[in-house]
Amino acid sequence: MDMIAPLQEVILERFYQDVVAGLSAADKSLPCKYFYDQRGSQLFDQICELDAYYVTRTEMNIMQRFAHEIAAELSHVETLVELGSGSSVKTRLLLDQLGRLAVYAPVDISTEHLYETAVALKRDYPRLSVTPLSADFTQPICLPESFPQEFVAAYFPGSTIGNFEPHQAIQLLRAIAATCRLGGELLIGVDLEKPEAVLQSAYDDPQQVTAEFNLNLLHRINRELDADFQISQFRHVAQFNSAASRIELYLESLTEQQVTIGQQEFHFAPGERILTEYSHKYSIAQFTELAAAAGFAVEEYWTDDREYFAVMLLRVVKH
Ligand code: AVI
Repeated sequence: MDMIAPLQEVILERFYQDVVAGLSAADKSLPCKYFYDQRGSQLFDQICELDAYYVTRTEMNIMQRFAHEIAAELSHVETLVELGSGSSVKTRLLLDQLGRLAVYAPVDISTEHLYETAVALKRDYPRLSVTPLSADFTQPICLPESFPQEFVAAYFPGSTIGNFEPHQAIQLLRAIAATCRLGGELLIGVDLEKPEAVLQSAYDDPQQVTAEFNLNLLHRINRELDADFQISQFRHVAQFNSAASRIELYLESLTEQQVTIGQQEFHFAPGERILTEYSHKYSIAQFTELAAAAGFAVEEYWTDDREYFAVMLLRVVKH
């Protein structure tokens, strides 16, 4: 308990600093990593079930359809590091198929979900050493010496890579390459370019779950940072930026208003927006180039019939 209280204070202080910095800029923004409080995570789970949100279903179908091929490519892997703690069917599909796997290490900064996941997986895979690592996976991870280090692979599903701007995505991939080492592999979910109307309805769904997910960030700031956002005075906007090939999420002020967060005041003009998320959509060629900039070569990739999503297998070829 003694350790946890100060840690939570540090996390809260960081959240406050990030929010103040984001809202003080000429173009207001908030980091999308703060979407995922308890309610935000529940809403994200609901998004994944929506008919309009093709992402999760499509990736799952690819993993199911090509599980044998993927496992054959990774059959030598002894240590599997998952970025973000995956308790999902996708992870289990891999664990079921990788015959030489000795260690499965889910990595997440939020420890709560991480340990819940580990307990469930330990129960279901008694022969596997399930070792959760509480760490920031945007930095290289120092794997414990007890892990077999020769055949390390990372798994980064969900197309979360798309939520980073390309220059940040390269940095993140470099960190993953450092974790896997030369010759190591990365299996990664990548959301592909597709008709704008499909994207528009995936990120502005008719049930308004994504709107609630986006607006929940303001609820979180009110609750955790002693702020007074009038949530009904903001609306969710999802906009496709074709030049940058990305969906952009915003919270738009419906009126002229003043918001207080702790000791700080922020002014919003009518129609002024807060950028809350980018979700980049790549072509295979573009992602191959991005990966190459981080030292990875594409070994193989699998897609669905509509080519909406790709599961790509990359190898670290240079540091
Ligand atoms: C987590 N990430 C891959 C989601 C995406 O599609 O970019 C987050 C999300 N935002 C709105 N809907 C889903």
